[in-house]
Amino acid sequence: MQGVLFDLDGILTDTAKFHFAAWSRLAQEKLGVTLPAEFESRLKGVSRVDSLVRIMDYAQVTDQYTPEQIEQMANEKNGYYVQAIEKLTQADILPGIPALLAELAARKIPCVIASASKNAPLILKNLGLTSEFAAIVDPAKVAHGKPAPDIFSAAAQAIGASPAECVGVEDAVAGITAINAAGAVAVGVGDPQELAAAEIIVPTTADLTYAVLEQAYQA
Ligand code: B16
Ligand code: MG
Repeated sequence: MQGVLFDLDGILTDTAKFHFAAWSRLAQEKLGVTLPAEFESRLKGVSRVDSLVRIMDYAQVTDQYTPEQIEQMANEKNGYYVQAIEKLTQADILPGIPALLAELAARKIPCVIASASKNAPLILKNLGLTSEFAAIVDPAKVAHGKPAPDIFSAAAQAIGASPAECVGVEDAVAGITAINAAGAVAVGVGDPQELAAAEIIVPTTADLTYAVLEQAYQA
């Protein structure tokens, strides 16, 4: 294993609840709809604008807004979201992650962020994790979001490895599909049925260890 390609939201910290709260506020205020709870997981790994398109489909208002209005609403949601993530600290790092990063650093295995989030640099800074990563792929610079392979291919390239030499870690179905499509080895965190396409699935981030990643890589 020459590198580990990390998803951020749902792997390093739990931001899904903040995304959902921000989208719920926007949907209520601008579209007049209440989002059902299952939207929290349906938006995992999905880019900002694609998330808004799904919400507008749900509200059945897709044809009523110009691209400029859609961009304006996406910006507004991001404002609500940034207010929440500005309060993140080291205490918000998910269990098992500091130990895993230490194990990988001790073995000199580089780690890269392959997140759909344009807020990844701010989140990493607030968690105090920026220096643990060799690179953060800019999602604005890849042609297609997850489930397309682009962001994981770019992450492997950022450390001079081929995807086949890397393990990708993800909590979202779209992310597992993207890792497999890139030709890297997928480790899923979450529901075994939902993430069945991963090589190995563990229930929580506390179960992520170097041994698990290596086991997936050797499988
Ligand atoms: P932003 P990941 C994804 O991050 C989130 O899971 C998804 O809910 C969010 O819409 C997307 O980032 C874009 O985030 O609005 O901050 O650019 O799971 O790929 O780390
Ligand atoms: Mg995620």
